[in-house]
Amino acid sequence: MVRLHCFGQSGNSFKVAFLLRALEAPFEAVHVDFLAGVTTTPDWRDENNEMGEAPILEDGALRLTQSGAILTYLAGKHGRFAGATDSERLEVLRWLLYDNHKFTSYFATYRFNKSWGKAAPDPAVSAFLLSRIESAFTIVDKHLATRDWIVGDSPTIADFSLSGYHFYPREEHGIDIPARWPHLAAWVERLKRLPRWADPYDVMPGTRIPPRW
Ligand SMILES: N[C@@H](CCC(=O)N[C@@H](CS)C(=O)NCC(=O)O)C(=O)O
Repeated sequence: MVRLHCFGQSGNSFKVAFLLRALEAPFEAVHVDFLAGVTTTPDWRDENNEMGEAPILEDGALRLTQSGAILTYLAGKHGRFAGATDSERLEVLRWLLYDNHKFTSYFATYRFNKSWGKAAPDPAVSAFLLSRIESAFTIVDKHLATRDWIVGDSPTIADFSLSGYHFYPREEHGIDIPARWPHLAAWVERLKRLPRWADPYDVMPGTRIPPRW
C-alpha cells in the first residue's frame, strides 16, 4: 500500500488523497506535524524532503514530492485521469504549472496567514495576496464558463490539482467565492460529486484548529 505523508489542513496533500480515493487506491496516511514546525527542522528535511514540504508519496522504493509530480505519477501508474491524448496531457501540464505558480500558491498562503499565522496578517501582505488571488481565480472562472472540466471532457489531474484548497470551510480564508466566481464554485460542486470524494479533514490526519485571525 502506498503511504502519503500529509496533514488535514494541507490542500496540496489533499490533491493526492482525493486522486487516490478516486482511483480506489488504498493508502496509509502518515501525519506530518506541520503546524508544530516539524518540516522546518534539518532532521526532517534530511530524512523526508529537502524542500521542507508535504505531501510526500512513498510507493515501494519510490519517494516522490511535489503534488504535480505525484499526480502525474499516479495517473500514469493507474492509467486514469492523465488526459486522453498527447495534446491533452500537455494541456494538463500547463494547468499544473499554472496551479502551482499562481492559483494554489497565493490562496494557500493567504489562508494560512489568516487562519494559523503566528501574528495577525499584515494588511499590505494580505492586500497583495488578494490581488493575485483575484487575478488567478478570474482566469480559471472564465476558463470554466464554457466547460465542465479544466482539460477535455472528463476530470483529469488538472482538476484534482487546482481544486485542492477549495474544499475547506470558507471561514479559513474568508472569501465569498461563489458570489464572485460562480463557474469556479459550480466546478468545485461537480468535483464533490465524483465517487469517493470526502472532506479533507476526514481523510487526512491531524487536529483541526479553528482560524486564529
Ligand atoms: N508545490 C508544492 C507545494 C507544497 C507545499 O507548499 N506544501 C506546504 C504544506 S500544504 C508546505 O509544506 N509548506 C512548507 C513551506 O512552504 O515552507 C506541491 O504542490 O507539493
